[in-house]
Amino acid sequence: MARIRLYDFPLSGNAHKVRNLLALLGVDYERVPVDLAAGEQRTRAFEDLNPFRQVPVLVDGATVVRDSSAILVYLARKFGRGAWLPVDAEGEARVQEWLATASTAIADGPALARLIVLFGAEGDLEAARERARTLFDRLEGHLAGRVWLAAEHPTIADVACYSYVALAPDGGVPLEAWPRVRSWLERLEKLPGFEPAPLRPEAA
Ligand SMILES: N[C@@H](CCC(=O)N[C@@H](CS)C(=O)NCC(=O)O)C(=O)O
Repeated sequence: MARIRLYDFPLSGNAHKVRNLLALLGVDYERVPVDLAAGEQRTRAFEDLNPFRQVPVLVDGATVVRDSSAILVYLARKFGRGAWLPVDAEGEARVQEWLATASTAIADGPALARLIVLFGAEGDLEAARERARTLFDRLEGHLAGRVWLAAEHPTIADVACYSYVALAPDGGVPLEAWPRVRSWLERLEKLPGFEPAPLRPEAA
């Protein structure tokens, strides 16, 4: 069977979510670097894989999956033996709530602030930082009396939300004010196989 391929950019938090789950699941795969800085995501060959011109993209035989949350669902169902994505109606919905948060409030808050600071993306930095702080207040409240975001055990909800929360200091939002959020990040970091988030460009 052909090895799974992950189209990847080392500093992408969205790609990190997928690398992290692959590592936590112990799945062997090949990393295919896509040089976003050089515009490789806009080449015809890459557009054939993902018309939305973004990493990550996962290729498993004839199956091509784009979008980090969709890829996490695919990997959890295929390799997670039910552990990372519950199969009951409420259990799966609880996970989907946080996959949606990763694609909205986290993307528009801490992820955007990081994109502006590190990569010079366009956008309102102060508004992104404020959205990040509001999100962290809500996350802090949610984590009162909880160990993991969506279940009694770690799920892809935790993996999807981890990367850009952990990287928030890169965007100028230090996490000191949210101790439960920091403890939750530390719990994830202790899971066997956990892969650390990307380094800052100057450290890479
Ligand atoms: N919703 C997508 C967002 C993916 C995304 O924003 N990818 C960025 C890197 S983190 C990208 O490929 N940017 C290149 C570009 O937009 O030109 C996901 O979760 O995978």
